[in-house]
Amino acid sequence: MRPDTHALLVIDVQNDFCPGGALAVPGGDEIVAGINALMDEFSAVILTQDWHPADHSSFASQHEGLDPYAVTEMPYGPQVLWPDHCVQGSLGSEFDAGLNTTRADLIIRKGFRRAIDSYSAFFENDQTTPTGLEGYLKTRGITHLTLTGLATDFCVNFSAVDAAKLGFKVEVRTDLCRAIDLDGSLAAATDSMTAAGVTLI
Ligand code: VGL
Ligand code: ZN
Repeated sequence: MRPDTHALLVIDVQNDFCPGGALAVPGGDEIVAGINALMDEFSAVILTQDWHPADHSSFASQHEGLDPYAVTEMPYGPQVLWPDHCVQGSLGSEFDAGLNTTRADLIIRKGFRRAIDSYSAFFENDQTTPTGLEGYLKTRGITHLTLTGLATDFCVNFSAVDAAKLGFKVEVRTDLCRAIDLDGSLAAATDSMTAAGVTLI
């Protein structure tokens, strides 16, 4: 058992990111059993849930003439356009049925504002709008985070880098993550996490 200052953060282990889902990450379901087992080592377990309105601006379907995986310019910077996924209340937005959600102390939902996507569990993609997770963790006295989940190169990466910037000691269990890997995004994510001082395991 790790000390009470250590938390396990499980990123977006949801149906739409698992095989058969709208934005399936290859092997996304392979990590579920290992994540459940890892929960036993932690007194604090936090899950994130990608949670978009049906007309979310990160969906290619909202941009005339643009296809999924194209990059567009948003007021806050470049944004990859995705297939519709994790629509609030849909089956695709639910956690993978094998994930142990009973152990979760907190489920933090993100990406619920139509105009801003949110990869990170800490800040939306404008890099300034907070989700509230920093305050929750710091008021609980948590200083160390272990990250697992989907997808390595998007939500796990942005969450890990933000956590390190906020002063948490961060490790990513890459064996309990899976990547989308668009145009070298996994290599870029690995570089940015390493540069931010995140430990990759
Ligand atoms: C994610 C793309 C869009 C993720 C979420 O969980 O990595 N990726 N929304
Ligand atoms: Zn999303």
